[in-house]
Amino acid sequence: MINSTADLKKLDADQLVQLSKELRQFIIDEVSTNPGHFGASLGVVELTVALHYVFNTPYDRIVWDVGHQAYGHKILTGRRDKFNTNRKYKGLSGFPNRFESEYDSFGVGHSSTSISAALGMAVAAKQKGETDRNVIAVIGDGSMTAGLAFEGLNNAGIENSNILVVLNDNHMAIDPNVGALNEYLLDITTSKTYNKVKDDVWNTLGKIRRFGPNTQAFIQKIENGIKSIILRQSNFFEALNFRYFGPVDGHDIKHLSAVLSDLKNIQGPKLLHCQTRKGKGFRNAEIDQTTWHAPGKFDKTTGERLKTEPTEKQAPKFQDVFGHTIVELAEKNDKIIGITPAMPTGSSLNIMMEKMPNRAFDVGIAEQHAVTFSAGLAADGMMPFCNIYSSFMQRAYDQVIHDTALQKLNVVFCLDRGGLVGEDGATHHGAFDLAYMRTVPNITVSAPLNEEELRNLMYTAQLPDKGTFVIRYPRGNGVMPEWKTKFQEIEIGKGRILKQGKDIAILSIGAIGNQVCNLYEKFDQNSISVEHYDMRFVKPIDTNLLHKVFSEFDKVITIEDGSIAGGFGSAVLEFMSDNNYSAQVKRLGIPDRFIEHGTQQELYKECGYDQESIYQTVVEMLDITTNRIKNTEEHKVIG
Ligand SMILES: Cc1ncc(C[n+]2csc(CCOP(=O)(O)OP(=O)(O)O)c2C)c(N)n1
Repeated sequence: MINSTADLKKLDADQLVQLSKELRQFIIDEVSTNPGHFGASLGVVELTVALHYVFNTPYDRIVWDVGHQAYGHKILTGRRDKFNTNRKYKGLSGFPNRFESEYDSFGVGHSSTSISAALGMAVAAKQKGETDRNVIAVIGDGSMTAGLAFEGLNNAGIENSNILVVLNDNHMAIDPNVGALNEYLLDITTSKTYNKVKDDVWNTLGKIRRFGPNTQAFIQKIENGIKSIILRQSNFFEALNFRYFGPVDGHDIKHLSAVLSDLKNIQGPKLLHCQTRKGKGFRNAEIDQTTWHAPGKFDKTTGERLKTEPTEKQAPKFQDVFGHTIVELAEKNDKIIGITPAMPTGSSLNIMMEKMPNRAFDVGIAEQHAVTFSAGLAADGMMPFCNIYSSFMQRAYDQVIHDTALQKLNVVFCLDRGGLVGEDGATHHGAFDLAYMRTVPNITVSAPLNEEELRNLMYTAQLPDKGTFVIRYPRGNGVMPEWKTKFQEIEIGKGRILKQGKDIAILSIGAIGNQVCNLYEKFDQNSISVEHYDMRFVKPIDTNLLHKVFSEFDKVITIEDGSIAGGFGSAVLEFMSDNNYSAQVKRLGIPDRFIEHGTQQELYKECGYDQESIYQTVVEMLDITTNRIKNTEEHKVIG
């Protein structure tokens, strides 16, 4: 019955229980056939219902952190009927998106932004005199581990703005949450002293509603008493000037709604510590929370995941090649350390964490810290491999420049999910790395074509004194079922020829070059003579190779799974201009706009570098020249 939040508000408290049940089932039904994030949304069903029930959204702002848990929010705010298009090409985004709905107060996908954004909104409300507006940030305990979240808390604590932070504590990130804060949150819920204080506060708070207009004065009284003396000293959030409430059971919808209603009347920064279970209401998702973070399709009655069984000959995922190779290298080189900011499973560093627990670190959702931590390790002689998804590395740009490259430190940055990632969409595409990395001095920027190249680049990078070394590879599978190749050093800055030809030269960087390899036969069948180079390095770029290409060809195509602006193709153009060559150069890659979600193939096509588009580009470039010749001949005749 719920088509809008107005419908929701017509329900009485008992019906909220039923609604939560139905919403949970709706999410299970939908995600089982149209895959996406799962456990996180199930965990916040009651919280989602309660927030929209109690607050006056969209006038009141709910700011979701990461946004992978916002399916219930989408379904309750007018997108139920479109929800079957979630994450599909041209369909709903898998994350809150300001262009999609007025209820999505802030676009998101990367973690830990909610407190800062909510504070901005709360201050804006104050500036505009909209003093009745509530702003609520909903942030998970995993996302709370990032520096950005702490920066937001720190600032909010002195702004005295009307902001409520709901800390959704399930002790999980994608993998189990890590760090001292996680332990503190566990402590808070089990400590006897703490709970005694908490109970006193709650007992008093329970009376608040009876005080009506005198609520503020009453709160003051609490603060002057037990709360300020004991809580302030023992509670981390209180120490930052937040009023801390909780922990509450985030699945008890009636209590949760009552508490949120109470909190609505309390001015200033507040934090509600809400305990939930990730995957709540779906047995397997509650048990194996990491797998069910985003499980793919599944049978909703048996709870079995519907995996397409890999054929024996299937090539591995690039991330797994990384995971096994780092272990192999680390067995021989005892300086090697593995680092991931909260993505052990996603990056496959979990393979090393299992085999060498003392040499592999999950540092929390903290990309900046991961980079500087790696730089510190390198400064004192270790050989860190810091694995970060390309789009999350955007966070740590200064740490790459200032803490690593400037000091010529030997750190290997393995950037997973480089290029278009597919269904996660605009927030997650690794579009910019080649462009932003190649401007940094003292840095090597490489991208392997296949598994063997990835292994050899990893091997090369850990040899002595190779400096700051970026290895960037895409989401998904490679092309070599037999991938356990013998290590070979690769000469830094050296590309290689894959196919000889005479009509046109194609220069590709990274695994997207396989699209060109797959076209060889078609080129041959159509008597198109293509020369193909796998450049391997964007920096240093292979200038010998480029001299050869521009001396021999007047038609060149560059292909990269990355932004055209400033990327690999730009590097080739710079070389051409700096060396006074002239050629017709067509750059294929991600155009200068944000690309939304869809399958990788759909998006390659949209951007014009899927196999077919590459072929067409070659044909057109050759045709253009043929036409030109024809035109000139016609001119001659007419002349
Ligand atoms: C900057 C950044 N790094 C990493 C991720 C990948 N990521 C998505 S969800 C998630 C875990 C979030 O944990 P938490 O906030 O506790 O939410 P939960 O899934 O437990 O509900 C991570 C690490 C991200 N979205 N953004």
